[in-house]
Amino acid sequence: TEYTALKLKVKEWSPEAAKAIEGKIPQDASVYFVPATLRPETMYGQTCCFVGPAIKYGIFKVSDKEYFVCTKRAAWNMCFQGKFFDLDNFPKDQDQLETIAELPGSAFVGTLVNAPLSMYKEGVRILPMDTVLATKGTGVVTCVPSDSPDDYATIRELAKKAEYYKIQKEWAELEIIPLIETPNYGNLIAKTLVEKMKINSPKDDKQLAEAKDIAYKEGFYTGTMLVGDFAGEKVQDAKEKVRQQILNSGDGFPFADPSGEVISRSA
Ligand code: ZZB
Repeated sequence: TEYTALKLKVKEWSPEAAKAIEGKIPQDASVYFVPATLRPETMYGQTCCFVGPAIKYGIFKVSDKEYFVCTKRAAWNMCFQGKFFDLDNFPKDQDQLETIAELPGSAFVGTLVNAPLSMYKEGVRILPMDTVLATKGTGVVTCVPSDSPDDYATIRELAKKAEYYKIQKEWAELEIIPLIETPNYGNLIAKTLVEKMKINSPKDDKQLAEAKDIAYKEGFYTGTMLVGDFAGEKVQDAKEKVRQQILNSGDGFPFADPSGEVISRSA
């Protein structure tokens, strides 16, 4: 699968992560969470970024100035795609990857990151999502609740049980911005589908898979952009243009996940 990996720069660490990395990252270096997405045209609507609370993440050194937070298997994949190291230092196995810390996703919850293209310029929070797969993409998932039913179901759950999830309620309650108009499901397709299909929880995986399939198809084949530089254009045309902007600006890079879990999809 060919993803776009987006670079979400850390602005302020959660207390637990701050403690774990203290003194280990040079002052002038940046750390990025790197979610992998198939929907670059929806990046305007990012309202948070998810990690699996029980998944183990590394903070990997990419260069003197850049560090990435992702799973080790994703960092290892990136090595083969030229994202890490010069050839002299090429690691021989996964354990040779230079890691400054390994932490469960739960340690990062509350971290404030800058999400490129998002309308929320002041940044968005790292939040927990129990259904993140460690074996897919980078293990980091950016949240677009307007167009992803999984994301909509998860933030609704987080807002409902903020205390249980140890988050501030308002982190999960950012206004959901319409990005794409579809003739059959309006401009908040994820919300429409979750309500219509009576999806009650992020654990309703069968229905969510179906909703995702519909959202992909409708968004891609019938959608029109409402926001961004390509507002008014068909999603089919805008998708690649937004992707190129992200790649050209350096806010993201192509990321292939040959060994990742493949879930059939039509768009
Ligand atoms: C932002 C986004 C916006 C996404 C959207 C989807 C949608 P797929 O479709 O199953 O092949 N994702 C990526 N990595 C993981 C992971 N490790 N665990 C769980 N979910 C993950 O997977 C691709 C999509 O699944 C990615 O694209 C990512 O969410 C999520 F409006 O990024 B997406 C209708 C879907 N809409």
